[in-house]
Amino acid sequence: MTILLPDLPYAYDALEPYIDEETMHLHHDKHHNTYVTNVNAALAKHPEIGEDLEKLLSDVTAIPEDIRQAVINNGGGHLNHALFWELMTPEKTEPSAALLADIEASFGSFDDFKAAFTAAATTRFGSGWAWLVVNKEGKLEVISTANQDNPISEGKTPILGLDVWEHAYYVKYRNVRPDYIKAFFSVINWNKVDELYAAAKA
Ligand code: MN3
Repeated sequence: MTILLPDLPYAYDALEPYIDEETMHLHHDKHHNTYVTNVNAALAKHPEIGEDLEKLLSDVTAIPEDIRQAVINNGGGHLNHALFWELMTPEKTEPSAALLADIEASFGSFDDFKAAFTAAATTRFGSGWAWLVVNKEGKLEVISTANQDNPISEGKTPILGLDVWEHAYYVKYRNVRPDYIKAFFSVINWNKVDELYAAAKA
């Protein structure tokens, strides 16, 4: 078994004009593919630890030291991107009533959540991700992580994530990360977020 690059769940141009086709090709075919290649190369050095990346990244201290950072970077890179593609859709979706009620209870209103998520994505210095997670207490929380670090390494379950590496937006949005973040809200797959939320709460 090796870890494989998943196909996009829609056409490369499906998220236009919010996320452009050229970016989707580069991001999926080149960047994501490189994480897959590199995590397979790292894991091949220690077949005894298996390939369950969620399990490995939930306790990084258990990963052999000589491949630990490679698995955090490239295993995280693979998991993050595999999730990211599924968190977007050209279809119009909305959060379920249950999720919306919990977002309002946690953040005040949907707009307050959006502002918190946007702030996390905007202020993440350098490369990283903004997330909506379910924390250990079962509560919703907005966080950001550096590089390809996945929230599961902090004991948090991601249910929405936005890649704010420059490679995710520079072709279309150049240096204007806030416009990319705004565009992302037009393509969020709330059905997938609902599904992840229900699983995280179960
Ligand atoms: Mn990326």
